[in-house]
Amino acid sequence: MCPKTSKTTPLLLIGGICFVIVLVGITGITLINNINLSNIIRLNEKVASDSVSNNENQIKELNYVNNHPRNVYLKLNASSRDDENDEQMQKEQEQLELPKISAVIGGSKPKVEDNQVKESSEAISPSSSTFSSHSSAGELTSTPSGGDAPSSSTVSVTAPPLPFGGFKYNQSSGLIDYEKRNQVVKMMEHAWHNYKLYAWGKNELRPLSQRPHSASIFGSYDLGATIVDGLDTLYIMGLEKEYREGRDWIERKFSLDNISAELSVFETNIRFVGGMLTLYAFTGDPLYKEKAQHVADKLLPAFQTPTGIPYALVNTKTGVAKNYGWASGGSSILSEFGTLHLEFAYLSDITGNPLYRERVQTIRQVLKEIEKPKGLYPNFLNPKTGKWGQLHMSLGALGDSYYEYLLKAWLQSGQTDEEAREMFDEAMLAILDKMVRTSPGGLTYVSDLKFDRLEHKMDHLACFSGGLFALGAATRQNDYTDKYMEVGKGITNTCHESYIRAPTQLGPEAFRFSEAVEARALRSQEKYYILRPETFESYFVLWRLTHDQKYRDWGWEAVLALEKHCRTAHGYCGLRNVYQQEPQKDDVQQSFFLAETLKYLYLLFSDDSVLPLDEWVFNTEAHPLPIKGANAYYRQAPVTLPVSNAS
Ligand code: DMJ
Repeated sequence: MCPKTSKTTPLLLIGGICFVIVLVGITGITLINNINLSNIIRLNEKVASDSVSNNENQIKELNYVNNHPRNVYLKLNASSRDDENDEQMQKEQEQLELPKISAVIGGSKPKVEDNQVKESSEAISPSSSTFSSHSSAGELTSTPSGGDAPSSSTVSVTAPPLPFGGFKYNQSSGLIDYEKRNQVVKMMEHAWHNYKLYAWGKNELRPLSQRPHSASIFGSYDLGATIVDGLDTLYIMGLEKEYREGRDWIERKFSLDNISAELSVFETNIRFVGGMLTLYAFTGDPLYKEKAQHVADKLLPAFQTPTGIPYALVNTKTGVAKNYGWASGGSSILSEFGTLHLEFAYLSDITGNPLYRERVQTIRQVLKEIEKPKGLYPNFLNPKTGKWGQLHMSLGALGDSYYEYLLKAWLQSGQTDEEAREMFDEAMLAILDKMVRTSPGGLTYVSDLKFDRLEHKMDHLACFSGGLFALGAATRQNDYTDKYMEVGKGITNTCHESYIRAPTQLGPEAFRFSEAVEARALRSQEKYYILRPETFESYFVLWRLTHDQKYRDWGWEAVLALEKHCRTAHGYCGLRNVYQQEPQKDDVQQSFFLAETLKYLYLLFSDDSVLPLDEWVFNTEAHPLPIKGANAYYRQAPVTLPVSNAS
């Protein structure tokens, strides 16, 4: 307060000073208020802009959600509770060839591995779950009613709602890492746009040369391998314009007629048949079913062998088939002829033609009945004699996806193909016993075995097996469950180690274990990285099954490394030596980079409801196929007899 005085002048002076002080005070407060206000306004603007970008994300997500096949399915379930929507539902079902869902029933609690997952899984309400195909508590019946159109089949289910072998993991929608996922989408756009610019319709792109890669496994024929392989990834990412370009190309250009290409039965199956089947499951567009069948029919001559074990190569014009000259005395290769089952079985179901399933069932029988040395499958089998070639065993090159398809055939069948699961468990137990080892430094690895000698070497290709063991654990509770999960996590950790022990933070093609080195390539021909997906595949599966943040962190490290070392102005290349600071690039953008690598990375940062593992099973090229009885997009057709049996 102002001091009192008796004299006028000083009084006036003091009054003036007081006035000035008050004025300054008021101005100051106003100023401070204004500053605060502008801060608040700015803050509000930021909140608003954040929420706009969140909204944008949400809108993008919603569009995605609405377009996503599974969510169309959920939408259909929701509308089935609303009589007014029945007509609309009917129309949508007809358009999509969806089976009608006649029952979704609640049920038992999941068994889970750790507390984190346990809590979240217990929060799942039966209504958010899909239905099971387990026959323990009920039967799944899929009965074509009327038998005229595929859309007329009815699925009726009396089973618990937790289909994933009793395991159900968190399906919360709060687990999307938008920023990281958007980065992966941008990578896909970059890869696709440059392929489109410089190699459209050809198989792959050479990013440095800015021209097609004509020495790819599909040669210089215009088969559009990158289009067919990458299209479902575009679909999943919601890149609609690019998806339409690809679909249009397939409709107008894709054909194996009138070309005389010698194609790999395995590669053509996993990429072309697999890709088309996924697109058919996603969309119900008959174009893809026709094309899948067209390609598979071109492969059929390769199965004309005394055992039914197909040859590796087939000429699309002449039908002449043969094996690779280098493959152990004219043998077929386990990972090749053993990786047809998912696609051929599903093709039979959507076409109603049992022939394709019969072909792979024959392969299964040969492998089931043949004597297996120490319970293991050698990589080579002679298709004429039915005898094993060299006794080399591997969960990497030449063996890998055979084991994958045993587990996945069981999953695809809605866990009814018990034979496949038994063969899987028998094989994996032998592998655990004879080929899985722990390094002196405590790293779990799966070694190749040559005759009776362990090589203490693991291929990058074998890194998928971290996810495979974990998936085996998560889908059946038995004596091996814990071991499978432990080994699955251990192998995934080792593959991560092989990445972070390289200056590029990208893993080599093969790595070794000895007293001197661990998880490191020694030979120059093992040091390259060709944009392979297997390690990220295991990060994705382990993330889905455990929600351990480290898998996402590891995936993000990989994204940064890919951006730093593999990205070029015109697409992505592999590296010739991951141990160099500035490695030379190989000038090839592999089609599986779009089909697998980017898809698994995208899914790693997505919510679990995107292609849930209890509804979809990924073929070895990461093309998701629907699980029978658990997924309305299975689109089963009524069975038709092949012409030869019809009369
Ligand atoms: C892919 O074509 C498939 O994943 C196959 O099973 C193995 N090799 C490549 C990717 O590395």
